[in-house]
Amino acid sequence: MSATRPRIVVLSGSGISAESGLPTFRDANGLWRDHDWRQLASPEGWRRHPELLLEFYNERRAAAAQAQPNAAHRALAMLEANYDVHIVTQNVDDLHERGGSTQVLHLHGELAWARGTSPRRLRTHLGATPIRIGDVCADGTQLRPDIVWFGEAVDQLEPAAERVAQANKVLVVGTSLTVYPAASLVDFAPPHAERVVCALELEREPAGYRWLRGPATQEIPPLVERWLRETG
Ligand code: BV8
Repeated sequence: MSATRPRIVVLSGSGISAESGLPTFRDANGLWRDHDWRQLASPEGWRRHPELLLEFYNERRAAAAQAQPNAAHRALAMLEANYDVHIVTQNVDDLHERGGSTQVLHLHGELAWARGTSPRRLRTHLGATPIRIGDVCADGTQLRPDIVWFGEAVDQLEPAAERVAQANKVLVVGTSLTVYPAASLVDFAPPHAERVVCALELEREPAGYRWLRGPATQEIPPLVERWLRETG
């Protein structure tokens, strides 16, 4: 009965999947270090060279399908024994779900899904299947990754903010908090909520958050154990 259990909201980014072998964006070996995100994650890039974009996401989809959830993903799923846990992720991989979390909201879309390019945006499940030019959805329009690119609206922002605003604990893990409006979610935490951030580096330290400055697979399991002990 989630109505009586305390709520934990986890705001995650690519750093939680780093130890599963998936690259982050801004770290030394991050994706944006040797790709221009304006070309590879934007409607302009899609217009100018769709095949390049499809290849970029096909490679990432295949890598994500090969990757395994790590100890941090699995620890977060354990919290569901005593808490109403909502994962709000910027990640497009499905490692939270495969790690056992059951309430996952993807702010920026999912690699395993594609959608049509008409206003109907018909979705189709891909799994690890690549998208090619000429692949169309049910309404006959070209398939594209079901991903929110730069300059595109984050439709899930409002439900995400509502979850954070009703949290008893907010855990931010593996995000540099540089991309908006996702980064603004940290400020929706209620003043009485326990707030923790786990990252190696931060562009900005969110106010009122305790910083666990270490790898997620080392920092998250002990935090989860403590939170589970709190509820007996
Ligand atoms: C929108 C797609 C409007 C999927 C992504 C100027 C100033 C401010 C904002 C803007 C601006 N100009 C434009 C904007 C808005 C823009 C934006 O924020 N730009 C940035 C670059 C400044 N935002 C947008 O365009 C958004 N849309 O605003 O729309 C609108 C409204 C109505 C109608 C139409 C339009 C859309 C943004 C979504 C972009 N899509 N991803 C994909 O390809 O993956 S962004 C991508 O980067 C991720 O999804 C994520 O959100 C983002 C940040 O990445 P992180 O996950 O934080 O990764 P990063 O590498 O940065 O950091 C890793 C962290 O992990 C570090 O802290 C590191 O220390 C830590 N770490 C590493 N290893 C570990 C670890 N931690 C623990 N353990 C470890 N082992």
